[in-house]
Amino acid sequence: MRLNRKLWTAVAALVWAGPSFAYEDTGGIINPTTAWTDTWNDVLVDLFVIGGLFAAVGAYLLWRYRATGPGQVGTAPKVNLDIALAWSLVPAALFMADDFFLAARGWSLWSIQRTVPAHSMEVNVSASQWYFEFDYGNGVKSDQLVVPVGQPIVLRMTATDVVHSFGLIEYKLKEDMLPGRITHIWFYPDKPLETFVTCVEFCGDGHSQMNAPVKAVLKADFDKWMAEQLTKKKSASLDAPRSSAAAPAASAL
Ligand SMILES: [Cu+2]
Repeated sequence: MRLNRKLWTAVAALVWAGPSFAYEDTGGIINPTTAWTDTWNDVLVDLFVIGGLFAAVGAYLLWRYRATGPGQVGTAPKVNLDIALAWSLVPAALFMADDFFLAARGWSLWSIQRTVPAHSMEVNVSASQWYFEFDYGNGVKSDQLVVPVGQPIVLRMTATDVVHSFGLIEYKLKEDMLPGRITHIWFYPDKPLETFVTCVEFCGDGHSQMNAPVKAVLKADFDKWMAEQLTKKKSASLDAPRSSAAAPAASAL
């Protein structure tokens, strides 16, 4: 009866502490990049603090109970079953609690990365040997990814030839790009930033040069950039020779 009460108290404490395991939510958005960094920091704490603690205790016990003379035979302490079980299960439970916590954080992060917010801006990305192309769905295609700050962005991705992979390290993103299949990943640019995406799946001779600029800019700057792209596209199609509809495709970039 007494044990039951303690057990239920422990369960109630865990349920109470549960929400503190969740990731930070800013304005209805859990930023997958921040969530990734939080999880990575938890892993580092686990590796260095707990790993260090266990190593230190282990080293102390090795030194404290070392042999003090040749031929010395130790005497094992006599313990009853309850004590033996307690010494085995309690430290194991304490150690495993951290692993379960990290596993729960990992599953939660995966679920965040897979759940695209409803009002996301969509950009179609295609990978070819050896370049990326970003299609905004309004006729604008670009060789760089420009996105507005404060807006979740979902990338729908595919490849035209071989397997590539989209590695946007600054936002902790990586997703394969496969011929004949559409994959997706989303991210939340919360401040202006200039970085680049690189292919992270070996895809032939030009793999190491396969990259593209990625720019998160203020909304006003994005609108200006998009207006310029639309104007360029319009003048390119006006300049095009009437006999060939396919010719201006390359200059539209
Ligand atoms: Cu590639």
